[in-house]
Amino acid sequence: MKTTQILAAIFALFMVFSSYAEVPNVINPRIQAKITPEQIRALQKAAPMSPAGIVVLNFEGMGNHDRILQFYGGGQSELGYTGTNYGIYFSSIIGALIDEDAGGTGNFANEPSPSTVMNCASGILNVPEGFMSGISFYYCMHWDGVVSVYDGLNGTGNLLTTQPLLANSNINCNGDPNGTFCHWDLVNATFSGTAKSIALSTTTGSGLFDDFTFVNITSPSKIVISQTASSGFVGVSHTLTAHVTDPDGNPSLGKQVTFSVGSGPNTGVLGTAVTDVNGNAALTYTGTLIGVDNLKACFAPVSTEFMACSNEISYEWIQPSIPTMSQWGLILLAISLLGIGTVSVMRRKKQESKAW
Ligand SMILES: [Ca+2]
Ligand SMILES: [Ca+2]
Ligand SMILES: [Ca+2]
Repeated sequence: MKTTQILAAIFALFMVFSSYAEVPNVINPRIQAKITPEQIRALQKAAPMSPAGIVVLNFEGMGNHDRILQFYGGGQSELGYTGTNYGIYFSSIIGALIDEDAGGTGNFANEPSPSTVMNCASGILNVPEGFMSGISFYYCMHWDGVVSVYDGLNGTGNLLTTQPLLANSNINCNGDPNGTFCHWDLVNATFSGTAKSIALSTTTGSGLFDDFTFVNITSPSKIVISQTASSGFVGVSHTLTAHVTDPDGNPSLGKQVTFSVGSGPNTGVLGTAVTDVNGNAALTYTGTLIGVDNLKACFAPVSTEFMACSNEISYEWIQPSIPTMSQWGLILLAISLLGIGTVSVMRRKKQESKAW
């Protein structure tokens, strides 16, 4: 190979590597997350509350590189964090990311609400019970993207509105102190009718989003599970009650509730029951093994794909008490004393009758 060809090859390789080096990533691959669960909960606590009548998702309170999942839908994020239940379900490729300056690995700065944002290449937010009027959010992207709102779940049905999201990630800005993705723009998308899903996508890479705001969202239907005792003997039945309310907070009639044990000796689905006029559904079951069952109840407000689940309660199955060896000793002693006492009384009576 000629020297010129070698130089050309080296130059080509250099161009390839330098182009890779120029591509900013929303995650800083050179650092490790060091934020603790306590610090994450502190971020959640410090975040401002949503104004009355408006729902603002600030994404604080989730882990670094955590899937959001049902954090805002009465469930948990992938790493087990919980937020307020707004009845919003995130597709599994949408995550939460914490700023590297706050102990996460996020390569961003100047986020509207410190220090956690939402990130995804493409993803869907589903709101099965619907939202109206409009949404707004801040975004930060290195490549162009688009947001679309539909009246069906999972980006189906009629397109109610769509807006381009133009690349903006580093327009006239600096880190805080670190973060390449440092410029945020506000998007307002208004529409008529009732929407059920929002689709977000970028042409390349991941986009960042924060302070996702719903101005008119339906309150989610809710389910609460309860019991009258938290422990009982194996072999004796135990009754669970689920109470279901509609978006207005009134009892929901005729909803099928599934009771299940997430972990414990009776892990699995226990059965189903339908709510009565008071919104209550009851299920009775009997444990045969000792241990603690962690129980919850779920139902489908709109679609079985998006189940609303209750709080979790636990019930301990215990063995009926059997006297221990020392207790058996006391019992035998008592029987012996009773026997001796009886014999001595009888003897005395015999002697008295003789003396008489
Ligand atoms: Ca930063
Ligand atoms: Ca920051
Ligand atoms: Ca935030």
